[in-house]
Amino acid sequence: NVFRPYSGPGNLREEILKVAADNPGIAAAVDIGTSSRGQPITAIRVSKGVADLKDGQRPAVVYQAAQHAREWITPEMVRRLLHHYVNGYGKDADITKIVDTTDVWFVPVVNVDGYDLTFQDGFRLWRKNARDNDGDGQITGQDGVDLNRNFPYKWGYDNEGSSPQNSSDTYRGPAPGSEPETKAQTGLYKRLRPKYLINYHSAAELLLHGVGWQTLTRSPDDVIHDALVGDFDDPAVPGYTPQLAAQLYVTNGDTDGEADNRYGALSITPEMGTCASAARSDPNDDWEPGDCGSIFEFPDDEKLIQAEFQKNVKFAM
Ligand code: 0X9
Ligand code: ZN
Repeated sequence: NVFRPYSGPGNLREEILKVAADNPGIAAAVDIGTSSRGQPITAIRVSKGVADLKDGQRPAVVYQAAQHAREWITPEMVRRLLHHYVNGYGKDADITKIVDTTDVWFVPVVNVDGYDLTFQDGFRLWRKNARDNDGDGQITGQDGVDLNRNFPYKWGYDNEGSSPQNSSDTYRGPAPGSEPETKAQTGLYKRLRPKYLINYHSAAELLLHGVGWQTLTRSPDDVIHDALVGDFDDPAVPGYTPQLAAQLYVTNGDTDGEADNRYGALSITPEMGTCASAARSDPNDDWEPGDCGSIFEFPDDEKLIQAEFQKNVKFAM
């Protein structure tokens, strides 16, 4: 399986640590927080001379994924992007320039507990974190907080677009920024004030931009967003539709609102491909849309994963 858990031998966290250990001149692993079940949330920072780099010394960029546990294509995107940067350094002029001048952060798995849970029987479609809401020592439908509804900015606004109910898949948590995984992210944004943030989700093939809590007022960075994401006929990621976030549906307490409005980051949420769209994209491949389970189950197929990555690389950089 190309898709692997976060913790455990040979899995994503160890891979991050190894990339850092193998490339000490440009890469360093940094734990940005601890999950509700006590796991380190490990990021990797890529920038020339990273060991001596001070926060704010270079403009920062953050690539993050898997706020939602089941969206497996997203950590794979960030993992491949990390290798793309590290392997291209000193070989590809664009990559070398970025790494020499920019503080590039990768957080492949934000929701480390929830993501690992989706590798257990019966939990493949878990979305939230693994907070034990009812304190019964077990993970059931009553548990978990939607990490893309827990941020302080407009948390719970109008009680529309997030839920106060434990059992809801969009449960916003007991208080603004209550979750340790949320604090890890806001801590990073506060520390870096990133210029650009990509918050990978799946699976609607969209480039979501702007605030999620309302449609009436444009976002502070709307003009730049429009230029970044392209338009319907010429989207910045082929096949993804640029769309104002709140036009998809209203949300609040989400990353884009927080990062844009509190920390001045241009924050974009790509919704990556579905299983069915990936299967359709290469008619010569063995995968048929009918082989797919839910839309989050991206095919475990190197060719299709690589194609999805290639579609997204240019926009990411
Ligand atoms: O609902 C979400 O958090 C995202 N979609 S997903 O299917 N991956 O759960 C979309 C978030 C969009 N952002 C805003 N509307 N602000
Ligand atoms: Zn999502």
